[in-house]
Amino acid sequence: MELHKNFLWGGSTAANQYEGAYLANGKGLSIADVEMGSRHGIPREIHESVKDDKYYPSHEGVDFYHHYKEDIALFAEMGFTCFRLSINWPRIFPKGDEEIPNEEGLAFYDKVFDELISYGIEPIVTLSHYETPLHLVHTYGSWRSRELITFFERFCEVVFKRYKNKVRYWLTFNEINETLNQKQPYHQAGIVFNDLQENQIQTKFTACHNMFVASAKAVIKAHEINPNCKVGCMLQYPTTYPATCKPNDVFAARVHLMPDYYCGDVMCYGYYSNTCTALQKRWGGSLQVSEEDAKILQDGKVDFISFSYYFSSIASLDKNDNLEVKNSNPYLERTDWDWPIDPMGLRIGLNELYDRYQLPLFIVENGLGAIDKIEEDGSIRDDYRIAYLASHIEAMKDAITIDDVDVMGYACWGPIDIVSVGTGEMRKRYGFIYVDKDDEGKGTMKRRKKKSFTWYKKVIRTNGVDT
Ligand code: BGP
Repeated sequence: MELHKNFLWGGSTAANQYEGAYLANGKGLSIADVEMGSRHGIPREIHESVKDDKYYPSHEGVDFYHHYKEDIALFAEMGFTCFRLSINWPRIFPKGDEEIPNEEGLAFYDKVFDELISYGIEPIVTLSHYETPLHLVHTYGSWRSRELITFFERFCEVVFKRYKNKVRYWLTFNEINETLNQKQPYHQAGIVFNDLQENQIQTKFTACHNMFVASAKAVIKAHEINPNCKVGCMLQYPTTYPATCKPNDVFAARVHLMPDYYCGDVMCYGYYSNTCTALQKRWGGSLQVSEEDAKILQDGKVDFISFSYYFSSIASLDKNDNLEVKNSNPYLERTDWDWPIDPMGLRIGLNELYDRYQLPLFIVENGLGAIDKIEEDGSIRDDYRIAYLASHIEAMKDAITIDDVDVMGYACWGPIDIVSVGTGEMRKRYGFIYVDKDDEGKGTMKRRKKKSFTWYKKVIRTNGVDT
């Protein structure tokens, strides 16, 4: 059995890690623009002011803003049929709460989408990938506030109308479930916890609810403006195994997935399921959903599920019912960043998500972050990256052809080297295309094809047959 002929192949990026030009042509600051990199031993964290540019990786990214033609030509050469990017929200609404959008920001994405379309590449557009306008963070407390729903709705309406003839696939919030999982969910929800008195659990549930309503309103609006478009949610899927066959550990694996299903359930079923209320109880939070919101959630269910998958985890419960999650699965090799390499985990994740939701799935992130070496002859022989991707593509094919899971496409993370979100470094590279820039921000930004470039081209040409 083969993959269907319209299967989408490509790669994924995010504006804050790729575009650079952080203040160009009227763009405002996003929360990512005040997030320092972790180089020089300084932990990656949010600072209130932008003092020293070189510590802020999003300011320059790898300058897609000025290299988009060259980069898209390289993606086209590999045969991409889709390319995922995010619209940098403060490029369109510099502060986030103004009424009139920034025309120059809109014009930039017109050029990018036109370029993609000229090669027959379908843009897959994330509406919010860690780029909440900083002004909304400072003035409203970000997604703690319902007011953000209105601002996000306005942003969505503007871009849906503007690009309705160019973009068919939209994703609402990148890895929305990480709002619940992260200690400081500033990437996902623009929230930094400074006040020790704040009930963080309650804030996370409230922020998620506001984002769910915003996501549902975006789905409704997008369908109204273009009935042919498809809007998906975006989850990080952490396939989880019990650490042992002890029944408590088996239950622990389920418990670990609860925050992920919490978000998936609301956006796919359109209501708070028993898993959601069970998690609220488990964490000691609560939520009152108004009739009006309940209707919006029901009317704004997503059309498909996009997700990221990098590695699996193992879970156990201790005597006091506390969850312990580790990445020390003895059966798996690890990456340079200690992430377990587990292609079967992808097949399992695809099965679990499809069984639960019966919606088409789109793998929009998967890949190997590694340190690449340039050989004397200038080549980069990234066989480790090819091995990682080939094994995951094979696992995906098994899920499709053997397990009958409906998968729309595969867009691996960072088809060109971009800044790492976790560390702010350049040396954690995912790309088929190398970019000459180091952790100090030095380099020519010159693009260079790696060995994996030719390999991925062959995979796409054969629609995944030849990996
Ligand atoms: C995901 C994010 C991406 C991306 C990826 C890899 O969580 O959606 O933005 O960066 O992780 O992570 P890292 O860059 O830390 O290797």
